[in-house]
Amino acid sequence: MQGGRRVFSGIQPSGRSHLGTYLGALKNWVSVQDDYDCFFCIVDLHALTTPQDPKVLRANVREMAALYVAVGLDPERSIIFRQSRVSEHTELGWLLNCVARVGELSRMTQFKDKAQKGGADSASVGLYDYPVLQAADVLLYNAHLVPVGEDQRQHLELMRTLARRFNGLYGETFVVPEPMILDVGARVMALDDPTSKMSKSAPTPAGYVELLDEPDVIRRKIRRAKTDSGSEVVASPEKPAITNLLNIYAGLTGLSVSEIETRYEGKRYGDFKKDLGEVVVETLAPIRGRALELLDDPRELDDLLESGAERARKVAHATLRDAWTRMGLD
Ligand code: AQP
Repeated sequence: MQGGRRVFSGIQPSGRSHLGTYLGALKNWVSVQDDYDCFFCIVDLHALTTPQDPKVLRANVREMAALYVAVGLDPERSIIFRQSRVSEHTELGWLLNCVARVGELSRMTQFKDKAQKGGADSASVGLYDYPVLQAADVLLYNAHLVPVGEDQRQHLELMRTLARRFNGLYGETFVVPEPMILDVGARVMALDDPTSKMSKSAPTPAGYVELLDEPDVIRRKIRRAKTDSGSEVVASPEKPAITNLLNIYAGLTGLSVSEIETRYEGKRYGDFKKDLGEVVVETLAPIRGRALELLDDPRELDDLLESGAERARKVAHATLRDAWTRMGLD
């Protein structure tokens, strides 16, 4: 840790990570780890906002830790840890609950969408309230930058509001964080429905490529991805499916969408999808290989998370104490 500018981000171990998580979050995390002091969290408390099987959750946490390292995060340089192991997150979450307003949380579109799927009355209070815990996650580390996908923009705005309000009420305490949302890859859509976000809670696995999918499964999913009418490989609002596939290609190769369109002039969807399948496999196969190796030694992954939590706790505790003092709890 350099004592420099900080980054915080996290992923819920509520299922298996997918290409959307990779392009919207993980890939960008790797790109910032040389320039910032980074905190990368497995936000297991957020996962509890929807029902989880304890055994599966346990396995998902380890899998996520393996993936963090396998994509290129370095546990020496970056602090990799589990949210539930640093109790300061829930403690600051409570303080911020008393600063956040019901009207603000009621406007969160992710809550409305998820609650609608399962029935609003049976949605957990945690699901409603978790954007406040998320604000605590980031503010505890006084993070300057939060690399996330587009779907998190509204939650980021809320955490900025809470930081400003707290600072206004009690004096300068928290850094007001900035979102880092890149143009390419910020919103990867489902392969079988380009109007919905690629999501691990999607009704069928055909909609997403898991980071741990076997190469042939990846090729098949891309081959079967929905396409639009017509046959030209060009991005346009009338072609949401092919536009999504072009964005995935661009996000993984670093080429611009127009460069890819030029490359596929006169070719058909089938040719493009075949090549895209290979591009995805080229990126994900080495990640899968490394992750599986790491998963062979669960104890080492647990140790890595524990030592990350120890380092995180020191920073988190100092911020929490400061917040306590400012609120008169010292
Ligand atoms: N489709 C996506 N495109 C770009 N970025 C995405 N992210 C998720 N899906 C996409 C980004 O990945 C990070 C981790 O997300 P998360 O798992 O903590 O929560 P989520 O956004 O709710 O992800 P899912 O897959 O949609 O999970 P479920 O189905 O459980 O809700 C975030 O930075 C997110 O922006």
